[in-house]
Parts: sequence; C-alpha cells; structure tokens
Amino acid sequence: MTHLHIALFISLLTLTACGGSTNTTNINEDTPASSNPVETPEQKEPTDKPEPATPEPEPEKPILPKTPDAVINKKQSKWEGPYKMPLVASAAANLPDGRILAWSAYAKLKFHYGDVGVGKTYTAIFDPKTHESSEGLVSNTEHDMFCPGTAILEDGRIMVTGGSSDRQTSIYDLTSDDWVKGPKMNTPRAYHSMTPLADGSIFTLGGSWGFDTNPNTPKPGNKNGEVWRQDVGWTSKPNIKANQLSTKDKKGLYRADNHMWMFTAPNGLVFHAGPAKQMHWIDTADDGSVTQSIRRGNDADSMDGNAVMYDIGKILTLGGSPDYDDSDATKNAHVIDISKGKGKVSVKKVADMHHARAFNNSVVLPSGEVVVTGGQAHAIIFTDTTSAYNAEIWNPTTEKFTELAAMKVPRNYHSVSLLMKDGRIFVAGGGLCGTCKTNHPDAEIFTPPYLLTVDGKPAIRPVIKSAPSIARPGDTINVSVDTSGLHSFALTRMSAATHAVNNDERRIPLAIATSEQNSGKYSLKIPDNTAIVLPGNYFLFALNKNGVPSIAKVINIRDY
Ligand SMILES: [Cu+2]
Repeated sequence: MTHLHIALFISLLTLTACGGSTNTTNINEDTPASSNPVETPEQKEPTDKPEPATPEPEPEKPILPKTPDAVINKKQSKWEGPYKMPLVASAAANLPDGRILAWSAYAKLKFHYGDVGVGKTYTAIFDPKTHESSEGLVSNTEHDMFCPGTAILEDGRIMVTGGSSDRQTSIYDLTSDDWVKGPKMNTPRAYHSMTPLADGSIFTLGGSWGFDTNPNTPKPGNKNGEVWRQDVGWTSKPNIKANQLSTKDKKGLYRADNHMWMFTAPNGLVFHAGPAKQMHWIDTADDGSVTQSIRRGNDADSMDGNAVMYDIGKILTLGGSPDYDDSDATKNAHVIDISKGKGKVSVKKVADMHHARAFNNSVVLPSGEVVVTGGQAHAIIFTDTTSAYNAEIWNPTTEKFTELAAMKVPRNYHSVSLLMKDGRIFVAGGGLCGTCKTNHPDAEIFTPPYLLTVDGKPAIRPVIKSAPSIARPGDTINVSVDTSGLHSFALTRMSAATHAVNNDERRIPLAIATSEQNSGKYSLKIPDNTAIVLPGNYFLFALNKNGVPSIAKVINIRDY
C-alpha cells in the first residue's frame, strides 16, 4: 500500500466513523447512551474506528463516491417510455440479471379488499433491455400478494407477506425462478412493513389496513412485531407494540400503523424513522422492546412519504402527509443520523423539495444522491390530481434538491421505483382500481444526470471487468476495472418496493485498501459489521472521477 493510499484509506475511515460534522441546526437525541440495557448479538464495535494518533489526512482525491462538482452542476436527465406492462406494478423487486419482478393482486388491474378464498397473484418480469414483460400467475402459494410486506432475504430470495391474504408468506426463489410457500405469520397484516436484520432474519411490524369492515377479520390495532428466521419461521415479539409507533391518522388505527420506515442501524437495533413524527429504537431480542428516540424535528406525521438510507447510518426522509387519505403533503426533507447509536441520534431539516409529495418513491444512487419521483401535493388514493411530474435529485454534499425532467405518466398511490443494475431507475404502476381512470399498467425508465454529459449525451462509463460473486463482511475483495483513472466504489443493496416503502435498499461506500490504477486492480474493504452490510445481494458499482457509474456486478454478502 502506498503512502497516498494509506492516507486516503484513513481519510475514509475518519469520514465513516465521524459521520460528518455537527450542525448547529441539529436536534439531538437526549437519552443517555448508557440507558441501552440490551446489547444484541450482532452488536459489535465497528473495526473501522479512527486511530487517535492519525495525522490529518489530505483532503484531495476522494475515494468515496462523493459527488464531484461536475455532477452537482449537471441538470441533464431523461425519461424513456412509457412501456406497456400487463398489470399495474404496485410492488416490484430487483432480480440479479437486471430484470424487474413486479406484481399486482388477484387481478391485473384491480384488487379485492381481503382474501377471496384461495389467493393468487398476477406477476410480470420486465426486461429493461427489450422493454417487454413476461407474464405469470402464482397460485401454488395461495396468496393474493396485494398490499404486502416485502423484503430481500440473505440469499437474494424475495419474501412477500400478508396483504389481502393476511397471514400468508410467499418466497420467490431465484434458482428455480418460482414461488414457494413460506410459513404463515402469527398476526394477520396488510400495509405492514418489513426490514432485514443483521443475522439474516426479517422483522415485520404494523398493518391494520383491511381489518375494519369485515366482521370475520380481526379488529385494527395490535399488529405487534414478529421476526422470521429460516429455521423457525415466525416468532411473535409481544413487547414491540405497533400502536405505540403509530401516527394520529383521522381514520384511526386502520391507517395509523401502515408503511413504517424501519432500518437496521450499525448498532444492530432497528430504527423507526417514521411516518410517525415520534421516532423510536426497536430491539428484537427476546420478546422485544421499544424505546423513544427524538421527534423528527418539527415534521408532522408523514404517512405516504418515504425514507432512504443513503449512507452508513444516515437516512433522508422525503415528504408525506399527516393523514393517509385526503391530506396535504409537505416538501419536507430531513437528514437523520443514527450512526452513533442509541442516545446519539441527530435530526437536521434540510432544504425543501421543489414539490410537495405523498405516494412518492425514492432511491439512492451509488453516488449517494437520492432521486425522488412521482407523488401528489394533496394525497387522495386512486387519483392523479396535483401530481408532481418532475423528478428531483438530492445531493448529499449540498443537501439540496435539483429539479429534473418530467415523467409522462403520473405515479401516485400504488406506484414503485427501483434502482436498476445499470444505474438507471425503473418507475412503474399507480392505480389498480378496476374501471377507474388512474390505472397505469406501464413503466418508465429514468436516466439520472450522472449518466449524461452536460450536453445530454451518454457519458463514458467505467467498466468492472471482474469482481467476486460472494464475500463475507470484513473481507477485502479484489476488483478489476478499466484504467481510466482513480475510481471509487459503492454497494447498493438489491431491494423490493411497494406503497412508497423500500426498507431494503441502502448504500455502503467502500474503502479502497490498495489500488494500482495502471492495471485497474483495486482491493476494497467490506465493513466488518452485518448490521451495516445487511446479509443479501448487492449491486457493486465503480464510479469514475466524474461520478459516472459502471453497470453493476452482483455480489452476495453474508457469513458463508
Ligand atoms: Cu395498497
């Protein structure tokens, strides 16, 4: 390792460990750190701590994919499509070959409120190379996967739970390209959310939608926590009470415990960042426990908004409305830093979005920028009034939004977006309301500014020639790229999205341990903490000095 690279490596570690500078507008969690009574098994001291004796690193030549000025000032972007799909994609997930698995409900263009006997689900696999979709009908898992919870498992399988078939679990197996029946949840749920945990298990919470009108179904409320593990199935966590973490929706519990923003933090606990204005820490050990964090600044309850983990322990929240339906959305954005752990959370209100949005979708790019699409200024389900057509991109350095090109089709309730393997964004769906006028059985593809020159031409992309397909947390991996200059690298977790929720995606910038630019050989350090690098499939991107990303290589990271 050369001196320069040692300096750069230390620079990265310092940035990672300190999580940026303190800002006077921050609001800090006032709970003493010592009040954390339980250390989860996953909780370990990050190995990447700054050495106290380290001299100040040279700030030149960033090795993180920090957005270069050339990209910050770019405003070129492009929408392509719409491309017809056989159904309204109200949920979608990444497949390792770059295609997108999408699904609707027991029908392609409408839903049923509650189960209709033996459940089934229409699916479509969209190919971004041909813009065509292959159709499927899943009936073997007896599951109408409408309004479900979604999560990607450690081996890349896609888990879908609840929704119209309220206890069912279905798992899409990548090897057989088929759906497999999983164990039933203990608590029936719809509009719940899920998040992967550091040990590869899956946590779910909330989901009262669907339980207020049918006398044969449970009452809304008490949709308490559950954890799935491969070897034991679902286990109730009775002390993680959804009602405690709910909004004050005018429709009551039926809406109040829906679509929670939950992220496994570097300390191994789950952080509840919204939509409720009061945030929480959740410990899933034993029967579980919940402790209050701080409020999300002056933000109101923000149902139908969303949140993105754009860096290690850092969450950006975007829009939302106090009530689920018939409610004014905000332009609000907040940076929540949970990297320092319990008792040390900070919230910073950053510059507003250009548009008020509810039912919007957001993804983090390998550059750390966040792209927001769709949504409406006044949330009303199954409508396209007050739609925001322009995308916006948020820059993590300036913490500001730039308005970008306009989509052709409004994307509101029941729409999705996903970062694709090629660095572009899949945006689809909206509607699923039968004979209504707001069904959008189509997809559009968004090209962010980082893939275009200032003239709007395709930028020259770096190329990953080789990378391992599996790795363990803590490994140093060898990657071969083109020799066009000093590259930076980032992982983004492959993910699933529905109803503005994507708790799977997270971006992890990778430190460069050694590099030989002349031969394009790099060794990259994967953080030694599965609460940071959640077990799962990741897109590994290389970015060149202009911030242009490669096409990703897929790498499965877990304890093999
Ligand atoms: Cu729904």
